[in-house]
Amino acid sequence: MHIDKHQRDNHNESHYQAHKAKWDALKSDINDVEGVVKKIIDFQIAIPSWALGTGGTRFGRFAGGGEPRSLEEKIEDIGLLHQLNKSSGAISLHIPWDIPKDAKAIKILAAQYGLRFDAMNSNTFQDQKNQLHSYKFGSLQHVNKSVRDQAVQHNLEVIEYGKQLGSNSLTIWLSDGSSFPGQLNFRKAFQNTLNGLQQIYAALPEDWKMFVEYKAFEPNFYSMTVGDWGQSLLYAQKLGPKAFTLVDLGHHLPNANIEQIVSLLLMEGKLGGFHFNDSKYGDDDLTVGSINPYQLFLIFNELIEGMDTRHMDHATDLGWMIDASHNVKDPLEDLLQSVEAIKIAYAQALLVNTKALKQAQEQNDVAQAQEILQAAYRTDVRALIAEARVLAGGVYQPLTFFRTLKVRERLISSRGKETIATGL
Ligand code: RM4
Ligand code: MN
Ligand code: MN
Repeated sequence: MHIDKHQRDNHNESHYQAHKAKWDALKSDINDVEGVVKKIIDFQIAIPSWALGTGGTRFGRFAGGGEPRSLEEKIEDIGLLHQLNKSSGAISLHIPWDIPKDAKAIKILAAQYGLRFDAMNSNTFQDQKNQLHSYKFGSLQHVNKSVRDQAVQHNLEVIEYGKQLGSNSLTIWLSDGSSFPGQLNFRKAFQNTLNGLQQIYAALPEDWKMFVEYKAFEPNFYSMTVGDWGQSLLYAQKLGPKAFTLVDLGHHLPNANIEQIVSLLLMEGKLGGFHFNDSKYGDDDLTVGSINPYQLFLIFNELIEGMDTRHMDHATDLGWMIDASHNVKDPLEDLLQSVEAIKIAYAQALLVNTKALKQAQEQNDVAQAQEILQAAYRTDVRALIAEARVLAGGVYQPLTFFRTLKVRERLISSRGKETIATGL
């Protein structure tokens, strides 16, 4: 869906005065305003192709209607988000949920919306129709070599699709593990998995990265073969310089200190990418920033500190992606909210007075350290995000405008009420 330029301009004109008052008040407090605005504009977050339909739980699924029926329609949906917020300029594909049958045409369509292809994702956690061997007892860890070979082969195919689309990374999340004590020899499972990953790693093009994503539990409930950042880091270290750990915010045990994990992975040069979402319990895949925005800010604070120390480019040196599944919200509204929350946390972290924080740390001034962090966190940066968004060609209020345009109603009338998008 392409947004009518006049409608966009009307929207922006009607919000201009109110915005200007807030922006004028905020900008005098920001050091190097232009530099900060530029960083906000440059920061793009990839949208997963599996988050555009309504997600379900194992108890049911309540579709909202107008879901994309094809990869082309998914690209159109992300293209719409990107026109609104100018921050969703990439798409991440899951294979075989979204196979680009005509890669050339898909690339052209994406380019029309200003979208590039982010990390490719393989799927060896579900059995597909006509698949020779089952992944019921794992994929790369499997005791049977034929199953392991099939899983390796699938990843090689995913790399091929990615090459055609101009992607340059592969994310591997394995559901491998065990649900009962005694089911698995942990060491053998690790070694089989490492061996498979090594074969996949060997097939990576020169300029590609491999992201090894960990998860504490689910679907296996006793052990996961890539269960935490320590295990992921072990694989990444053994694999070589193109392999990195990927942190999905929902993949930890409750109360894990994710900001510390991020800091140490960055220190080792082994943090590769991020899957944003929010959760109260486990892999809840809720809207980013909906439950624990302070944690998100603290994570960004470590990201920026760690990246700056290593002279990394915030926008391009790590893979930024949303990984969520929406049970009750309109998926597009949810994604708009998630992108906004990420940008807010990023902007707040950019405002941290790092010099003063370092000083407070050197002096063991604990109270002052908290003051400094919370001064940034409590800054209302929404006008900064809006300013950057409109400068980049987007709109002041993406969600409001999305509703004014009656996007969902229009999608339902063109695609139908009963459509079901591929994905979770
Ligand atoms: C997993 C994990 C992966 C995602 C799948 C769909 O829990 O987060 O990143 O590809 O879900
Ligand atoms: Mn994930
Ligand atoms: Mn997940």
